[in-house]
Amino acid sequence: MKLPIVYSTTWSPPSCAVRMTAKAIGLELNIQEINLLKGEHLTKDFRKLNPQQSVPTLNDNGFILCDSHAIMTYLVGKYSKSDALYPKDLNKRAMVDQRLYFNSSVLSVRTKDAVQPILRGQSKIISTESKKLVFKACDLLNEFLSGKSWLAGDSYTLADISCCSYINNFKIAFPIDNYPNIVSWMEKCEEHIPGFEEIATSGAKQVHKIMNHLLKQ
Ligand SMILES: N[C@@H](CCC(=O)N[C@@H](CS)C(=O)NCC(=O)O)C(=O)O
Repeated sequence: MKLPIVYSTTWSPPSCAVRMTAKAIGLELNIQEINLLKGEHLTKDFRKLNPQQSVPTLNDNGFILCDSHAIMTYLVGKYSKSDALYPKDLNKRAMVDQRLYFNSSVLSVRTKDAVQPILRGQSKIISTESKKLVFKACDLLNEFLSGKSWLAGDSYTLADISCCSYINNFKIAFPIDNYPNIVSWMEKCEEHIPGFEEIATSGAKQVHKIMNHLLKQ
């Protein structure tokens, strides 16, 4: 059995989430860096692998899977000795799923819609409407965290790994100072989630640099 291959981009939040998940369960990955800005995901070969042409994409000994949320739950199910990150208990798992779907359908989509025009060099500003939608998602996240240390349950799970990746990468564009629950949760994520510094922080630094560069041009 070869190491699972993950096509990943250093500064991409869903790629960071998959890499932090692997780190948390002690799984070594074969990371294949894809430069999105150079369009390395737009080749015919990559399209054959993943018609959505997105990172992260997993190739686990011939089993191909795209979408970070699906990849993270798969990796834990297949490779983790413990179910702490994605509990087998139905109710606990349902809460993790709800937060993952929140990230998949609300938080990630809104941040992506807001920053993508800048990353693609199509705009130098984030529209007021896009900002409103991102901050509305932050309102919800802040409310989910009310009176809680983690998004689902008493310890960090895939829900935290998934959502913190987006908040961390895009807090330069969407400051979180007005969201006290998010601020203290992010501090906990930074302290407890394995690989946060090495994966998420360095990814965030890179995206900040890219955005600053594109905004100055
Ligand atoms: N829901 C997907 C989103 C993946 C996604 O949109 N990835 C971005 C990078 S952060 C991408 O590959 N973008 C390619 C493009 O925009 O052309 C996931 O969670 O994996």
